[in-house]
Amino acid sequence: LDLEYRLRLALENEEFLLHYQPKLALVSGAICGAEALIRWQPAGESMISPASFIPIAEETGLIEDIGLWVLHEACRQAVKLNRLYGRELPIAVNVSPRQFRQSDLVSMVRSALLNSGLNPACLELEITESSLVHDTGSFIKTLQELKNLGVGLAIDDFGTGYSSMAYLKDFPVDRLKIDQVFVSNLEAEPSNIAILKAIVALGHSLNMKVIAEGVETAYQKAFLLGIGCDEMQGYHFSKPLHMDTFGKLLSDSC
Ligand code: G
Ligand code: G
Ligand code: MN
Ligand code: NA
Repeated sequence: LDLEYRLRLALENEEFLLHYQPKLALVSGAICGAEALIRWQPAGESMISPASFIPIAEETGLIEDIGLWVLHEACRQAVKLNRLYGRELPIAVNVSPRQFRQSDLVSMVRSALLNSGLNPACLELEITESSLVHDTGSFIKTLQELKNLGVGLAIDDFGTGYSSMAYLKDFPVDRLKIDQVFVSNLEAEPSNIAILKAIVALGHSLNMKVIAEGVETAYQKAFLLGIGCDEMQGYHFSKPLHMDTFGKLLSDSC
């Protein structure tokens, strides 16, 4: 069977699930949120990484249906997590470029919030710089409409796109997520020090929080804390976790 067909069946047969990777506030050391990351678990087989199917889903357009499922599932599970642990923790969902360009994206997000009863402040959408292909005006308009729903917005993989620098001040976003390439080879490539400092200063000057991804070592964490980066995510603190394991981590850290 071809992958597109298998993905369609997987959606029907409910073979997808979400894992959650915690985000840590660097100064306090507290868990300050989590990113929902899709996984595919076909019956009787081992788990399949999104790296091997999200690109195909994006190409074929299936990402629209998969993304809608992710949005609803993340909102439902966020409500459960909030109830179980008595915390209002923002859960972040990735929005792919193709999803971002869907004309009914804003109404789909509104429906997911209404159906689940989730406080909009507990949902964050991670939008990659590559969603901005040509029309900056319509990109900002969509961001503003999403912002008006009360959800948080983050620019994902920041620093690897090319076009957004001149317009960044006009983006109604709360967070910059520094792409993991700048962090992962920090020890080997001290030239990344300048880039990381610049991104943190840029974000703060625009009243945005800055989070670093792909933090794997104590050295990287200490460096980021030292330059005033607000939050981190990465294997050094935790890999993406099953919802129950993430819940346990939350209750242990209360
Ligand atoms: O979770 P990581 O393990 O392997 O994810 C690999 C890639 O898949 C990353 O680029 C990540 O952003 C993307 N990804 C993971 N989950 C989702 C999702 O729910 N929607 C979209 N659009 N991308 C996702
Ligand atoms: O594209 P996006 O940034 O949403 O994707 C996040 C991806 O990074 C996921 O594949 C996730 O599993 C992966 N990831 C998260 N933490 C780390 C880390 O510390 N090191 C590496 N190499 N990958 C990570
Ligand atoms: Mn992301
Ligand atoms: Na990212």
